[in-house]
Amino acid sequence: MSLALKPSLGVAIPPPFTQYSSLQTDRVDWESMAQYVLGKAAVAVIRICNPPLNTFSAKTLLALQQEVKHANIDPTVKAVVICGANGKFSAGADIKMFSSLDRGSTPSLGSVIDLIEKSDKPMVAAIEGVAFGGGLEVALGCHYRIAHVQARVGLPEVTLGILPGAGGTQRLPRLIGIPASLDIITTGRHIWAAEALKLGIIDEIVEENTVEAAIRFAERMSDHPVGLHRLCSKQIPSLPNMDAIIKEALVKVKKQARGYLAPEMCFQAVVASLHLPFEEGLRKERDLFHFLLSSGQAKALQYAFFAQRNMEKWTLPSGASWKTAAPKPIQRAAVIGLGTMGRGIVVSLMKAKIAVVAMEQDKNNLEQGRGAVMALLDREALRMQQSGQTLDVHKPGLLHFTLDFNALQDVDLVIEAVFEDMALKKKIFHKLSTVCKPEAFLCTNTSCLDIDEIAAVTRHPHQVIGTHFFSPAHVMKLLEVIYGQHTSPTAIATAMSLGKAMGKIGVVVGNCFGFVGNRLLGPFRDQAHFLIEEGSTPEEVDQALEGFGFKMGPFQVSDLAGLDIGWRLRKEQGLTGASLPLSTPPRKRGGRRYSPLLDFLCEKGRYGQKTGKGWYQYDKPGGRVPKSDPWLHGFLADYRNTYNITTRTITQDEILERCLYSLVNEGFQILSDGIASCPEAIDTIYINGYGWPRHRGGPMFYASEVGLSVVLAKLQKYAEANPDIPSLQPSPLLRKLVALGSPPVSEWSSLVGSQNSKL
Ligand code: 3H9
Repeated sequence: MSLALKPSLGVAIPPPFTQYSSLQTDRVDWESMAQYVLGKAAVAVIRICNPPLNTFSAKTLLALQQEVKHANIDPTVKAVVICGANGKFSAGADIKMFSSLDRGSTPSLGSVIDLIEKSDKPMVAAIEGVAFGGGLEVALGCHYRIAHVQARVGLPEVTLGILPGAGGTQRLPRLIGIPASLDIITTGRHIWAAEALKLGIIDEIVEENTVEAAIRFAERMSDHPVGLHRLCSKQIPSLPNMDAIIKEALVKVKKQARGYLAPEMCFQAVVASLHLPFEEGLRKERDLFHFLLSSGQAKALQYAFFAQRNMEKWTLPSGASWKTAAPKPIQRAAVIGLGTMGRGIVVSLMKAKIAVVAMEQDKNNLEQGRGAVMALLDREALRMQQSGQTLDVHKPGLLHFTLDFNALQDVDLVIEAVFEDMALKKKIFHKLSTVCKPEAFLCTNTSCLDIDEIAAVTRHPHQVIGTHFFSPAHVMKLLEVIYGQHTSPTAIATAMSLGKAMGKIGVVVGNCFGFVGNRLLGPFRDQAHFLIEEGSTPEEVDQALEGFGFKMGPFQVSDLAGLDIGWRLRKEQGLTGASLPLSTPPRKRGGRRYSPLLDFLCEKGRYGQKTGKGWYQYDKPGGRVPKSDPWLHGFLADYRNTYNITTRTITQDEILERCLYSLVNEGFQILSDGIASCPEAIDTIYINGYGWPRHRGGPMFYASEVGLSVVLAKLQKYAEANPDIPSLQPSPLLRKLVALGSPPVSEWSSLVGSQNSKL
């Protein structure tokens, strides 16, 4: 792009702007304020333009560098505003660029920021939409920052397995101090403009045209020296108890990291800013950045980032997708059942600014539900207020509680969230089908039941769809959107669009018992139980999986969720000890190995945390801190004696391999059955709903990194040793992929074959 100012090439920009070049993808556009429009000072506007989020690709960086140079040498320019096209400043470096090592003649983002900072002309960042990662680093290189009230800023690199590598770890502490920088950089959290102003990251918030406000600001500053506003030459604000603050922060980072490298490296880079001169700090940052970038964790996290984005682009084998199915607008929704799930769903809908009719079956449950929902909403409103957002909880007509089905006559969509009881769900859907308008979408929040069986009792089965939320529903991001045989593409598009409005990560999956998430959980949990039958303790299994990166091991999760839930369901189905024919072998069901351990604990009233005893003991019912329970160890020893199980020492490797590979194996089966459309869907579900450590990239990605032939060989070994556990028998798809030379994850979907596809 040349410096010569050209007449506008047809993109209309209203006064006071005069545009001198066309807006094109992947370039930085040059505009200049006409001197006569704003008075004495001339302000150049450099607009970063690389839709949709103005990320820094090689071309964008080069153009930004050129335009900053142009502005620096143009004598008519007195000050510069840097902004982003289409109301977004920038989402940072283009993540896809990290995998290409050949940077050619592209300048580094750090060197461009250096050029901005060193300029003698005031540089003002006009932040709209987002300024994340390298985007915020560019803004920190500017001498001033003006943001729109709805803008968000942050340094989320840590969530991609890296750290801010263009000076962010050295400039931010010089601006806002060490404690706040450690919090922001080690967590990667997004910060709304109001909080950013309070922290001192930005200088001014505006409610209307940010670029115009920045131009006026730049004009005012045009004859002010910029020296004091260069963060590179600022001192870090000192605190008397800095050592203690740093120590405490490190403990916190280590506790949360669980084997995840980036947070601790972010910590080290920020602390370096305290001890090292700016240039040396930058070198330290660069070294740590390159160390992380070459780690497997960065690869896994960047895979997870794009896997998650791919979930939005669902396509059915029929060809239906966003291109053919448009979502219907949802202005009014109903939630049936105000238990834990229903309450969270009401709050999620309210946060998406959708009016809600909340329904219960009797007055007592309704009042309890109302109290709990209002308390949750008040808490959310307060939390949002603290970050400068609003949630209007008490606006008339927004939330209505009822016992009457007739109140559902005009809703656009219903989410049923009652117990997992097929008969009850069918009764409700039959009633909904007669009460609701024909075009209303009927969603069931089930974690495992058959969508088609529920749809069959309605008049409009194409309007019926599964929406599996995760608990607590107003916090957890995952939403499995389950597609039955009659579900219309419009219903899928609407559920996905509603999920996005609620801030959820929707994943379209096929219909089978447990769908994707809970179906995968089955073999994993079975292995955990078999391992403690054979000689491990719950503590050993939990520790092995926590060491792998899970926040909680399966036995702690079981205690938290309540052992009795699954037990009651199995009891109803006649699968537990007391309800079985006497001839049934105790550790078999249908010829397969079965562990009755959990049933035995439930029969003794050990339901987990709620009763103060489960796989662990707690100081009281409802206690949260698990303690090893000698009674349980004695019980396990007696159990092994009773069933003549030879106790052996089980290694941590065996625990991990049996739990994780049996889960992965089920994943291959799910792909073959067409329940998940691609391995990325399984990985996105497991990371966002089941505590799989994100830095391991999801179970299917993990298997590909370990090596499919290794996974196959281990499964074969364990299957031979345990012929009565069919879930250890390697899936035919796994065998096929190994035979094909273990292609990368991105190629698996095309190799599955479409004959079984349910999507
Ligand atoms: C960095 O800056 C490193 C520097 O410190 C140092 C360098 C030396 N790159 O999420 P969406 C794509 S690291 C490439 O659906 P939303 C995304 O894949 C970067 N692509 O929108 C999608 O593509 P497609 C630090 C990116 O409104 C499309 O844009 N920055 C990037 O729901 C729309 O995205 C971050 O970590 C990127 N940086 O959410 C921010 N960002 O349409 C990462 C997005 O083909 N980005 N895309 O599927 C985000 O967190 C979200 O995109 C954001 C918008 C919240 C901004």
